[in-house]
Amino acid sequence: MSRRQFLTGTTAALAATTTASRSGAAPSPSDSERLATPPVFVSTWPFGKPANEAALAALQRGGSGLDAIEQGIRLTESDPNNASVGLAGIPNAEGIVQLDACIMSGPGHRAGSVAAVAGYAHPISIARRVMETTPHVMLVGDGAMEFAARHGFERGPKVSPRQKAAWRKWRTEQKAKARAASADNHDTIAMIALLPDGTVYGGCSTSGYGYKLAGRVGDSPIIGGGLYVDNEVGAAGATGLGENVMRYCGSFLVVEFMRQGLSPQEACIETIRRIARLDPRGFDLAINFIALDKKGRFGAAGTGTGFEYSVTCPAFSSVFQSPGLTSKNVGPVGGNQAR
Ligand code: SD4
Repeated sequence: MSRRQFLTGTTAALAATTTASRSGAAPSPSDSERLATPPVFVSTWPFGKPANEAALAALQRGGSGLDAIEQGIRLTESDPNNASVGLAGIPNAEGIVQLDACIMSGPGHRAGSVAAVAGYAHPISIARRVMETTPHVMLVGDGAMEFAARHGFERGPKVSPRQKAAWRKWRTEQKAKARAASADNHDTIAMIALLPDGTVYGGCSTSGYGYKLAGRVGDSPIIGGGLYVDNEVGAAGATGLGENVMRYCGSFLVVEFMRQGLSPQEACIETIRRIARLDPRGFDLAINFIALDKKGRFGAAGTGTGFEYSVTCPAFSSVFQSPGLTSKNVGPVGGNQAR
């Protein structure tokens, strides 16, 4: 998959740069006008494509928007060969898989979330149950696991043989810092959806970064961090190094930029530029966003070489390459101060 490099210095120019799609069936308007007729599902990474398709199928069987998000994400959680979700969750430094997930409904602005859950395969379903049966938004650790046990949730293997072997290797090597920077120790599914009736939904699920400190919670279950849904505007989700997303309320910021009139892709780019301006690391952040607005416009952006994301609607189901932002292709950090 080729990754485009961006050579211009303005957001508008970035937003107008065409990205690649794997499917000839997908539309190819300019990035700021990428459009799908709802129902449309947008999710992170290529493994989001079968998840999107499962979500669409759930909807077409008569399920609700929340059913679709839950079923789609459960597909990824059930795959022991994905990068770091559900059954493929990567252990923490103690060799234990602790999963994070959240779900949001545009109607009612409802949210549910769980973090640091060990021994359960489907944290997305537990998060939904928190939203639907408690007065709370977020349960963590022991409380979340007791809640899951009380509600009879299916238990999953504590750690897959593949991930256990990788953890043993890591522990032997004791190269935590090098691992934290590598590309193969994480991948989260964030999925956002727009239905034909104009309602918006989203969910997110991950083990988070591999070999994290026990108890570490990333951006993925944090409402406004790894996911945000606003039924007036649209939705956004994140993947990448959660610490660099949650300190900036990243997904919330993407949605707010869309509220101000930016297209989904422009909003993702603008969010990364904002973070890079404030962050001592500049664009060296390892963060990526997806976004979808109420018109069915979708987009994404990431730091560095960008990332791949999946879009599915009845007309097409494709993997797209996002723009990638570096200090070279967006101009000096601080160039957005006027905004
Ligand atoms: C985290 N954001 O826990 C997650 C990890 C991730 O792609 O998205 N990886 O920081």
